[in-house]
Amino acid sequence: MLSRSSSEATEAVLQTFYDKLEDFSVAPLWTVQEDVLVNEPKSKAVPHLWRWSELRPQAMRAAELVGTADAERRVLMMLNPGLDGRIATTNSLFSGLQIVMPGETARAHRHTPAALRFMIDSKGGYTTVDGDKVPMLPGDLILTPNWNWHDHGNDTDSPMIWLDGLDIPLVRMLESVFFEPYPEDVQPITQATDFSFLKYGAGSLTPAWQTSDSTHSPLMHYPWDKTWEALQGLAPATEGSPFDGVVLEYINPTNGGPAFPTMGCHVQLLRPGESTKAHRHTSSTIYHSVEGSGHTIVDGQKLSWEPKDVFCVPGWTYHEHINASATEPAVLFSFTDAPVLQSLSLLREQAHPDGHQS
Ligand code: 1HN
Repeated sequence: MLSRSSSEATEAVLQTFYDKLEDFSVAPLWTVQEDVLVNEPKSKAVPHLWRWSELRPQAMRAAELVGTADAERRVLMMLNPGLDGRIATTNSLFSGLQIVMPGETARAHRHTPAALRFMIDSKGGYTTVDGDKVPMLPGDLILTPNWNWHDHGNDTDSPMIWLDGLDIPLVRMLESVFFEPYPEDVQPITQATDFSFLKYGAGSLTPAWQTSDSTHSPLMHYPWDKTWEALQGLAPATEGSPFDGVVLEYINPTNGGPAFPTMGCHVQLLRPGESTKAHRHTSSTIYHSVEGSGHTIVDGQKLSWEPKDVFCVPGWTYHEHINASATEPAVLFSFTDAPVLQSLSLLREQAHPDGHQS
């Protein structure tokens, strides 16, 4: 009969042994076992809300003080207070507020981290993505996938401000960041304006003369009017998700997959007075309230959002959404690292056993 063994070594003897091990660049697993194999994840990131009313003036101040000749990108990074100084909004995702002033360009470059832009304020302007000039109006989602050239331009008389979303904490952790500036400030436009939208924007009608095998969506532009039309049309006709209300994914129109292999994007409508049930998942999420006011309870903490605020839900924290208005719908845009977890068989989801947090 075999059994688990015991030893009589004293603390002092053990400590001497552990110190000695350092000479060989090894360490005992058994003293840290419980930090490594936790029963369930506990994110270092904390639930947090960034207020538009506070951030917008800071973005305008940044625009006064710093030009786009001095800042490759004029971005205010939203850093999670729990991640002490890491360039991250959740463990794997980054979000920032970018401002481009009238007459400015942010020069062309490309990098392996993928980026999305959700337009907050603008009267126009554009991002060129690999030769395709994509218009940017409020509520539009624009993709700049891994290694696509992109530059931004504001040819209007009012500031452009948008939410940037990147997978940069993940790509840095994987030590796969590459960056390259384009040889000129602005890349040439090689396609008809908004070409990806002309080609793939109809969604259920895609070009039949060729196939797309890219791992990201070939559609770079999801205009707000189509998003709003879809939400408005569907909301009266369905209950939607118990956890998210009427929630739609911005898909790759060629295969129904997520926008990027590393990030998925969603928009959800919470009807007047609607409150969802609580759940948690291993994926983390960054939300932006497009319109309406309400609150989201994350890990027992109430985050009250107003239009254009940003907040984050770390992985494996229970969360539920409440639209506080009795008359107006609330709309949330969000992005998530769920595609990464899904592809690695690490995506888990759990409903709160009581339906709601106490
Ligand atoms: C970047 O290149 C952009 O291209 C925006 O607009 C935000 C945040 C971190 C690193 C690179 C852009 C970014 C970024």
